[in-house]
Amino acid sequence: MAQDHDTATTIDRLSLLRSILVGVLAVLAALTAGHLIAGLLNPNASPFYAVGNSAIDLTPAPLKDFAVRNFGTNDKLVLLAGMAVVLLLVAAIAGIVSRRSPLPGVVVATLLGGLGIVAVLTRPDTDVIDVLAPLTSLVAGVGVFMWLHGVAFRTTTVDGSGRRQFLYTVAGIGIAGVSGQLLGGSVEDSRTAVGDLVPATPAPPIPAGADFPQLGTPRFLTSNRDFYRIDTQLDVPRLRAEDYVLRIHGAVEKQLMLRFADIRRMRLVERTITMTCVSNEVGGPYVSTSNFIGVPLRDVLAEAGVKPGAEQLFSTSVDGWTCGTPVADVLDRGLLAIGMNGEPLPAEHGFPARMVVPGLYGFVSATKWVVDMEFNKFADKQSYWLKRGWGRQAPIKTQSRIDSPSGFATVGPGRTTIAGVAWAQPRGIAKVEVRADNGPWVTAELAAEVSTSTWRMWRAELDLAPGLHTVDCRATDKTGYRQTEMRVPPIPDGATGWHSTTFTVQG
Ligand SMILES: Nc1nc2c(c(=O)[nH]1)N[C@H]1C(S)=C(S)[C@@H](COP(=O)(O)O)O[C@H]1N2
Ligand SMILES: [Mo]
Repeated sequence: MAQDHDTATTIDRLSLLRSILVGVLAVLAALTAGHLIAGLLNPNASPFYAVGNSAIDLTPAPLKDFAVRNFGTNDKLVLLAGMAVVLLLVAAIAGIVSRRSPLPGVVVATLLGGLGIVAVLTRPDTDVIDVLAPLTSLVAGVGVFMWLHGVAFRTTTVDGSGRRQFLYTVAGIGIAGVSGQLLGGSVEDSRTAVGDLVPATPAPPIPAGADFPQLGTPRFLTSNRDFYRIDTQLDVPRLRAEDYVLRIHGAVEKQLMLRFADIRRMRLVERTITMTCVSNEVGGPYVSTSNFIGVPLRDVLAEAGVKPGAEQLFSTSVDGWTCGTPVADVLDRGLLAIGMNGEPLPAEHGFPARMVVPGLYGFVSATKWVVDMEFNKFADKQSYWLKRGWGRQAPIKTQSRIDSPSGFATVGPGRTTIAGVAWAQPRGIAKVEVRADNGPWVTAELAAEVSTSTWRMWRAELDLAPGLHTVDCRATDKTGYRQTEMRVPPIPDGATGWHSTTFTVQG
């Protein structure tokens, strides 16, 4: 009988390197196979993301606050990278403990697969059928592990066929992963199909002189790309306009189910609104302005008929995040937004539909991917961040920020221009003052006002001697309230305190 061309030499255990490679390749195969099936069924069922999103929801609030404070919008990247490192370590260890028999590795692969299954089954944005994705991961993980283990065992030297089989495995993993990503991309097609949004009532044009970008302030309208992003989602929930249904129920005369086409058919308005995140530190970046296109919530809710006793609009997103908004604010100036700056909402800002209520921090008003609106009393249901120690009522606090000079900059000799932004939605900004080195306050020049629902840029010129200086700013809103100097942290309902910047004037 012809001998196997692998020249089978009997060995009793794998080399360290090979055992690690077997473990790591099996885990990668498991993840990408699951990602591929999730691409077909429901991108939210991709096991890696499902586990990560569950981890975010289970994270204790102080740790979460720490992550947002220290990593900001990169907190997701940090978590993803951390998960990847841990997973690779587990995979390597699974390989190492399986140098003689594949059994320990099979047990580890099964446990990891089980974790994916539990995560997908308990996610709010998945159905039971989506369990096929992590199940595929489990089968692929165990199967590839046993198969590669066998290949590695049969070929003691990395000769032709063993190496080829490893290479095929790597190529297969790559193809599965990329296909999963491509298949899951259908939200972009859905956005393209929605096309440009033309409001019946466009927002008035932004007047010239509403911003001073040449002096270092942001542009008045933030581009969709630059708009700050804050949410609890690792990946972006992928909800297509064609599949979208918004349920309105609870304390209403009539329950409603609205499809995206129903909303689009209503009278669309465009409003320039500055959104702010409660997590923003004094001087921080979580504030942006957009032309939102949508339907006033008052109009959306007219047919449902909100009952007089309702206090809270308790909204839920497709990913299960929840938010409680006072009904009075919702009916006064809330918007069910479907567009930003002429385009359908970008996926990461809530496509196909989200809430926006000027004057309230995002965590109590701005539900993205909103699919459920229930009217009730505040005592009936607690929202996501309320359960984690943040406030129930969270109107935006009067704030101002110095954008230029930036901290520790060196500016040329002569008069120094200080420029920045201030906001107090929906009250509006009446005055901004600056002072250098605890000296007298100087009133800044305000840019043209666009509306009381937006930020307002300002600038001031100071005569400063060469050397190091510290400049503070403070705003007064149109109710006459002047920003307090008292520093409080963002939790529970927004930071206060004056922003300052320290810089050097050249001689
Ligand atoms: N579904 C969902 N909606 C959400 C959030 C979230 O975590 N999930 N975060 C809220 C918070 S805290 C803010 S500040 C705004 C930010 O909206 P943006 O990412 O479009 O800027 O969205 C709000 N809507
Ligand atoms: Mo926020």
